[in-house]
Amino acid sequence: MKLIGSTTSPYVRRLLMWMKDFQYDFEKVDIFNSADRAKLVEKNPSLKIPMLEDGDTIVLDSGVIFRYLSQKASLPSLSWEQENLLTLIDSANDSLVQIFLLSRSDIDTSADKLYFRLQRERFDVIFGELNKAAEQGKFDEWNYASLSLFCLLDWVEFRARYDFSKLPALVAFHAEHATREEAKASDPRL
Ligand SMILES: N[C@@H](CCC(=O)N[C@@H](CS)C(=O)NCC(=O)O)C(=O)O
Repeated sequence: MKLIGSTTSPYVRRLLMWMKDFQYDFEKVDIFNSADRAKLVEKNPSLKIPMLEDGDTIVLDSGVIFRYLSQKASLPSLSWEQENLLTLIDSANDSLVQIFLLSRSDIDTSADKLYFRLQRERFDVIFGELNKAAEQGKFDEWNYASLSLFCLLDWVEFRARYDFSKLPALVAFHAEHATREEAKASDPRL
């Protein structure tokens, strides 16, 4: 089994952290490198990472890979509440990745324009909700939803994409899990 992705993607990192007890190889790709893109497009026309190769089976998208492997290993699925929290995490993460790519394209993402205003509103609302959920203990269990939250928080800090320092439950959650072995081993700064 082979997981394909980069070490800086928060979606890939979720799986690197979650799959610590699985036997697999990790193949690094750089989504900005044309040779790597040519290799990727043959099996993954979405040109997004992560992807998983399991024999002849190709699985695209971190959430689908999580469900595929959970089913294969007879692991429990997430509750509907955890699924909703994961949707909030994905929604913020997807918009943040798009804003990051726009910044890398020399577009001023701080501009007072509808698209950027909508995204900024989304970030404030979602991070506020995630902070509330953390306060209520909804991320106390270490599962795929909570490790996805950790990867989001650590990515926004690493890429300086969102300042969550005024959200104490998220600050505490991030600090608590940053010391985990799987968090240290998958640190995108290394
Ligand atoms: N829904 C996808 C999102 C994956 C995603 O956006 N990956 C980013 C890297 S962090 C990517 O490959 N972006 C390439 C692009 O947007 O062109 C998942 O959960 O796997």
